Order: sequence, then C-alpha cells, then structure tokens
Amino acid sequence: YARKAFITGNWKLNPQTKDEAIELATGIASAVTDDSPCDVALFVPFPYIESVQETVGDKVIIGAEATTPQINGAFTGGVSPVMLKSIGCTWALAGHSERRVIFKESDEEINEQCKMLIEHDMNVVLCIGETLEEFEKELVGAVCEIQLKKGLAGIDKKDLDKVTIAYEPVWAIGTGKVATPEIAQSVHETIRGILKGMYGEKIADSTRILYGGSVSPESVDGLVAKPDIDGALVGGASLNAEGFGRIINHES
Ligand code: G2H
Repeated sequence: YARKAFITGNWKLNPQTKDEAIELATGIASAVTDDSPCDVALFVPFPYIESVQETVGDKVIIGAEATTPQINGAFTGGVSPVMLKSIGCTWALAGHSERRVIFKESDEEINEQCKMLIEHDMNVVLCIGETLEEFEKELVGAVCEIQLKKGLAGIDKKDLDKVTIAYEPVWAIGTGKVATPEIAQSVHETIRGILKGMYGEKIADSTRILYGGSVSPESVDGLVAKPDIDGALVGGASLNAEGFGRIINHES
C-alpha cells in the first residue's frame, strides 16, 4: 500500500496577528513545489483560517485546531463543523493532548467531534498518545487502544478514508524530547495492528499515521523513513517557514 506522506503543522495559539499569519503561510506555501514528497496541511487559529486559505491556495490544506460537536444553539465560544465548511474549511484536529489536558475534553467528546466532522463529509486528524507516567509503566499500547476505540466509536469502515491518526506521546510534546524513530515505529506498528482489529487489514494499511512531538528539520528524515510513520504533526517547528519547508521537503 502506497500511503502518500503527509506533513502537517499545528500552529496552536500562534502567531499573534493576522499579518504575521499571512507572512508565515506565504513562506510555507512557497516551500511546497511539485517535487515535494507529500501532502501538506496547516491547522491554524480560527480567525486566520480564511486569509491563510486565500494565501496558500491549493498548495496547502488549511484546517481548524479544534471543533465543537454541536451544530448550533447555546454553546458559547463553540465553532461547529458546519460553520467551518461554510468557509471552505474541511479539515480539523480532534483530541490534541492540549485539548484533552487543558480544555478537559474527554474521549467521549472527542468521539462526538470526530463523528460530527465525518457526518459533514469533513476530514479529521485524531490525536492520541500516552503520558510519561503511562510510558514508564509500559502502558503505551493499552492507552493507544483505549483512545483509538473510544475516539473512533461508531465510525464506519467506509468513512475511514476521512480519518488520519496522529500519535503524539505527551512526554515529547513541546519538550524537545523527540521519540526515537525506533520507539515511534514500534508504537505506529501497534496502532496499525489495533486499526486492523477494528477495521480489517485494507483499512489499516491505507490509513495514514503521523508522528507528533518535537519534530524538527533534523529529526524528520529518520522518523518518516520508518515503514509505519507516514508523516508528522509539527508544532513549534511549523512556526518557522524555512524549517517547516525543510520538513515538507524531507528525504524520501
Ligand atoms: C505536539 C506537536 C504538534 P511540538 O503538540 O501537535 O507540537 O512539535 O511543538 O511538540
């Protein structure tokens, strides 16, 4: 199965102004050429989505960093998939560890978000991953299995082409401590095995699994060289156009 590499950036609560967002997006889009070995996406703050989309055109997919699973009503501060779709945005992250930890989103809420996105024919990158404590207790496989099964509960096989998985060990996020390619590969293989149990071999083989957690221009090549690592979800290093350009145009 040829899974095309997928390099994605997650800007989080950055940059500070729309002008800076457009400048950064311009730099990143200029790094994407016909020779780039991958699809490219950027998950950006809501207020920047439309202008950044306009800036990058077809070169880069622009998505939301989070969504609210309800469609309308009394949910102050919420942003629904329908609203996003109405501005031409058809991708979103779900379950990033910062949403789980800081915004207290549960597996059930994350599942609702995934289902709602899919129901509206949108694409989701479901983020999963263990804490340092769970890693040390050798619970990585168990944690990934729970988060995958709960996150994807009720999602049909036919819709898995709208799902990308991002494995982000919490201990590697923003800490500069990137997982070694060997550790990441072994977890990705486990995740693919869990997907196989849930959806069968064909779906498991065609679903892209990205690694996230302190990916840098220096570490990307070793990671994506591994057979089950199909790309990266890049935080800090996606805020520098030159560095992110290097990650996009990694060795392949
Ligand atoms: C993990 C990652 C992007 P960073 O959160 O989602 O961020 O690359 O800064 O660790």
